[in-house]
Amino acid sequence: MPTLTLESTVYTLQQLLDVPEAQVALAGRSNVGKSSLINALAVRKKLAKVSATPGKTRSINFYRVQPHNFFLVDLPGYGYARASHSERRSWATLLEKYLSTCKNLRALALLLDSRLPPQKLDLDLAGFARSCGLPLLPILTKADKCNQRERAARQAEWGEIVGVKPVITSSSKRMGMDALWQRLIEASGCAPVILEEEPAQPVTASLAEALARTTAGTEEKA
Ligand SMILES: Nc1nc2c(ncn2[C@@H]2O[C@H](COP(=O)(O)OP(=O)(O)OP(=O)(O)O)[C@@H](O)[C@H]2O)c(=O)[nH]1
Ligand SMILES: [Mg+2]
Repeated sequence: MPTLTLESTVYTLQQLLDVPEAQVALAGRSNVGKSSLINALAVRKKLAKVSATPGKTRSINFYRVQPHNFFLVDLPGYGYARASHSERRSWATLLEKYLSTCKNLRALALLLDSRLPPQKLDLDLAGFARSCGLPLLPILTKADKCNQRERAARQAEWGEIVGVKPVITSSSKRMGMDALWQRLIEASGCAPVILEEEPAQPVTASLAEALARTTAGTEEKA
C-alpha cells in the first residue's frame, strides 16, 4: 500500500504551478468527502481535516505518494453556499487556471456523491477538464449510504457522461481503496516500470569462464 504524507499547503496559483512533480488533483463539491478519502487512502484518521460543516478545507494541500513520488492535491470544495460571491469567484478562477495551465497535472479525480443525480457544477467541471484535454477519474463517494442497485445505476450514469467508469468508494467502510489506488497511480503516470525477466545470466557465466581461462593461460606462460 502506498504511503501519503502532507508535504505542503499552498494558497496561490504560482505556488501550484511551481511544483515540479506529477500531480493528480481531487476536486468535488464541498462536503463530498475529499478529505475523508485522503484519510481512507492513507489509513490514517486525522491526516486531512474532516468536518460535518461544509467548507472545511480552505487551502490546497499537497500529499506526497511514496514510493511512486507524485502528489495527490486536496482542493477546497466548490459550491459552498456560505462562501461570499467574491470568494467563490476567486476560487473558480484559480481552479480554472490550475486545470488549464499546470503542466505537471496528470489527471483530475472528480469526486461525486453516490446519492445524488449528476449536479450542474460537477458536469461543468467535467466539461471544462475535457476541454483542457485533462484525463478524468470519476470517483463515487459515500457508497455506504446506497444499496448495490443504486450504486450500479449511478456508476453507469456517470460512465456514460464522462466516458470513464467511476470507482465506487466509501471512506467510512474503506470500500474500493485498492481499486482506487491502482487507478490513481495509473492516472499519475508514475506506475513502476516492470522489466521483463532476463534469461538466467549466461553473459556473466561465460565472462567468468573467459577470465579463468586467461588467468590460467597467463600462469602457464609465467
Ligand atoms: N457515510 C459516509 N460519510 C462520509 C464518507 N466520507 C465522508 N463522509 C462525511 O461527509 C462529511 C464531509 O467530509 P469531508 O471529507 O470533510 O468532505 P470534503 O469534501 O473534504 O469537504 P470540504 O473540505 O468542505 O470541501 C463528513 O461529515 C464526513 O464524515 C463516507 O464514505 N461515508
Ligand atoms: Mg476537505
